[in-house]
Amino acid sequence: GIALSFLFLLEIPSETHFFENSNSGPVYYKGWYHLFYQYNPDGAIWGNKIAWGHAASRDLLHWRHLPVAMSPDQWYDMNGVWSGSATVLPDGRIVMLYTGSTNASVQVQCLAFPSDPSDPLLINWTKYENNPVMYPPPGVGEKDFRDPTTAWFDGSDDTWRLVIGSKDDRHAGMVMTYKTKDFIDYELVPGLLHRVPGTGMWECIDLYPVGGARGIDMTDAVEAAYTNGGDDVLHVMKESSDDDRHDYYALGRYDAAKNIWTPLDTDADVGVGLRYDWGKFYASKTFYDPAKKRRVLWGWVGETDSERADVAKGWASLQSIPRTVVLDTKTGSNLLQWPVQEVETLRTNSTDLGQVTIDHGSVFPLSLHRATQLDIQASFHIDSLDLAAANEADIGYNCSTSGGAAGRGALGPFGFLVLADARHHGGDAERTAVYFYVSRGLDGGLRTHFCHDETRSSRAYDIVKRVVGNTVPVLSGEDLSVRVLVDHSIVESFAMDGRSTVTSRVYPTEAIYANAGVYLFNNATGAQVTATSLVVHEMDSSYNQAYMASM
Ligand code: DQQ
Repeated sequence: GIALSFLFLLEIPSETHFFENSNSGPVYYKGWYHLFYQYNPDGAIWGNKIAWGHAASRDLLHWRHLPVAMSPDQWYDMNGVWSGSATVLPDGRIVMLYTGSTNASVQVQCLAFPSDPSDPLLINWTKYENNPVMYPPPGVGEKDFRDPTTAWFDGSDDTWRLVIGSKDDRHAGMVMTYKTKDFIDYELVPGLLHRVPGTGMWECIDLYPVGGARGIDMTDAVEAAYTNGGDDVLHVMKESSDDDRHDYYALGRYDAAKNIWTPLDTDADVGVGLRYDWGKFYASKTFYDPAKKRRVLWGWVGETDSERADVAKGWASLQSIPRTVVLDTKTGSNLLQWPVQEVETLRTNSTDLGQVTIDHGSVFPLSLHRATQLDIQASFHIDSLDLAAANEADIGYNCSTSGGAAGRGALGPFGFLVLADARHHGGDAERTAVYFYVSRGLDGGLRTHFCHDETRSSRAYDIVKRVVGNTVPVLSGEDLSVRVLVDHSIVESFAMDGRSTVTSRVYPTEAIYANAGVYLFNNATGAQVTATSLVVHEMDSSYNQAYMASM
């Protein structure tokens, strides 16, 4: 078995392998969701023989591992079958584009098709005989040209368009657009779709429309824009920054006729503003799910332990839980990410803890049956008198440079300790803190931070442990809400309905199985915090169907 483990995972390491999502071609086809991913058959580390691993699912939860879809076996992909994207044509056929790293390590784009379109599992793939179909254009580095997006149809000249990320010789990240009628011959559209100085190589570009609370297909959005101006639609541009290995997005407007994407807010441009996730989350991609008319986002969650540990355990990397992504119409300035509704079918025992008041400086254990696989939903309220008391001491608060869950301020930190040692409570007991911290901004207004403190998550020492997070928008009258998904070695949190998300890999050595617990804590010096609602669901494993006899 391979360790493509979704949330509520069973890890079944029987082979050594490494996987990087770099999300190749997620697509829905004949009732199955498909994920292709960067897979090293030779070991649990990165390598130069990267192939496309493949898994399929009917519900985005229970996955069936399938044979490797494509291996590096041609001169044009001899150094790796890298990231790519699927496009579903109007007649239902799938066109797959991917980056090949050639025998000379030049990045080229290649074409492939399902060998048997009647096979819903899409097991066998045929590479186009005249690959590659795109070479780096003049002026673009031969190692800076990768990760073609899903194509969309543009009716103004009846071409399919797609974009590819790169960087220029001044270290600006940039996006180029190509058009094609047949997916064989491509023409570079003049100009750049977008460029941001200082951001380096842009990997795994994504470009997609968002409106209100529903998903939108890119072809439909482009068509609507030509007919009615498309003013109700914004386009998200996302890039994975090779420089710092974070996924950045921005909301903007896509002008297909001019081949220009413009951010709504130039201060929050792509690569310098918002991130999808403030923890460990990279090389993500979305796809439009025609079955549920939603846009689904997921990302590669790598390891934060050592390569040596990965080799010893025989696998590396997880796939995040799939998230629906919509525009936050309340703020108008960010996305909302939320676990796909299917996740709720894994809920078993649910405990409604109602209202709990947590005094400042206190910790409160939740009595649960098992605390290794949980879906926690909570809202917190701070008394307005306490809010008014927040003082200037906290100006400039920042999750990463703060004292984490142990640092104390007037209005925080407070929240949960998960995967926390249920038997020992000393200062060095294992726990991962998921918390809010309210501070004052330079303008005197309140600012809410949402953070994970990983520094006490494990007693093991070969692990990168940080405090991560950022500010999250809170509108007046809103309580502070959070949903936390816990699964053995991963914690994925969604604050304020998904305005901000944080993912942590954690490696508890003692807070495991029956020794894992959950606590509410309030480490503020002054404020009393009330959990106005608190429901904890224990969750089933999303076992791998390849191991079920019935399959
Ligand atoms: N890694 C891939 C690239 C992508 C990057 C190679 C993302 O295609 O740009 O496996 O981590």
